[in-house]
Amino acid sequence: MSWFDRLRRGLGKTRDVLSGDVQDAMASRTPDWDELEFALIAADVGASIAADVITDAKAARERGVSIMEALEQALLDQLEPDAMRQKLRRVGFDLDVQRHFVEPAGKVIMVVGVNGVGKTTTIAKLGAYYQRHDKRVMFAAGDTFRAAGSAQLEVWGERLGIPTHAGADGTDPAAVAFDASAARVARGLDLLIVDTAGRLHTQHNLMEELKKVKRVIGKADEGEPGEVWLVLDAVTGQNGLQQARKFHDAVGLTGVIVTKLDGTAKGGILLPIVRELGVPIKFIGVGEQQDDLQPYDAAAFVRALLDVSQPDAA
Ligand SMILES: Nc1nc2c(ncn2[C@@H]2O[C@H](COP(=O)(O)OP(=O)(O)O)[C@@H](O)[C@H]2O)c(=O)[nH]1
Ligand SMILES: [Mg+2]
Repeated sequence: MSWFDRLRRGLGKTRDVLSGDVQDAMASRTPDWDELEFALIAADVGASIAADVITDAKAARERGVSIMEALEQALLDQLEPDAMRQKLRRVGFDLDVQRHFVEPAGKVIMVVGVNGVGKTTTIAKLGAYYQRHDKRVMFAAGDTFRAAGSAQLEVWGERLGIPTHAGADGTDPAAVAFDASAARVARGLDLLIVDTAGRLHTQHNLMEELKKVKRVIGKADEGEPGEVWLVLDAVTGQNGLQQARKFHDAVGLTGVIVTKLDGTAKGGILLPIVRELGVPIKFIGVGEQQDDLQPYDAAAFVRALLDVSQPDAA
């Protein structure tokens, strides 16, 4: 299955919410814009963004653009506000080969997010991804507050042949991150991906703990972490955005990974993430398989979402 087919399949639930109204709109010369707006809101795009999308699409339609293209462009403007990049991306758009590579800034990616969003499994997929792109990767199992939190990543590390630095359960996660960072420098590896706790015992403050983890990484390895990525579960929709702001305030996010898009009709959540958080989306998760973690491509995302002409592949 091509990556685009995986993406399409993963967005099936959200597309179902939109497809009836999109199809109706395409079938008529004058679409029912209100219905389309409601459909966008149902897909968790958010009321004010949905209104803007419809306003833009209407304006494009009045200039004579086809309904499909007007909608596509209006959504893309929200998902990738940088017009130049959009243009470049759209040239040579290829449904079989995903050319876009996510080059991390620096050598350490710190991954944060609440329990259960998919941090550890996403880290395993990221490890495999960067390995495939010839990077020598290392893991730090920093979720030491949860029983077996670090064992889970160690198992992945073993399977992938990625060295994993772990402390015993209950070890100070900052100590694990510090030692792992120093070890990466000593071994001269290309990339360290650091897992972190998503919840602490009540007497601890998660955000303070994460700030400390970030600080000590910088002590062991100057200028790092170059990336701090938040993993966000699409199923939580707009509620996830509140979390995202707290993490952003605490540790300064440089990227977002949205998981479990396959499990929800709320795929429209990507629009408010881009507009309200102002942090780029790096990867999206559209299933549990290795290849279901994909570099985020706004143009492909929009096409997969609106692609109502093709029946869903089994
Ligand atoms: N359907 C689906 N499940 C996912 C995706 N990403 C992660 N998961 C699942 O989410 C569950 C929790 O993942 P885990 O990595 O342990 O979360 P953590 O607590 O944040 O470390 C696991 O069962 C994963 O397989 C995704 O994109 N789609
Ligand atoms: Mg975990």
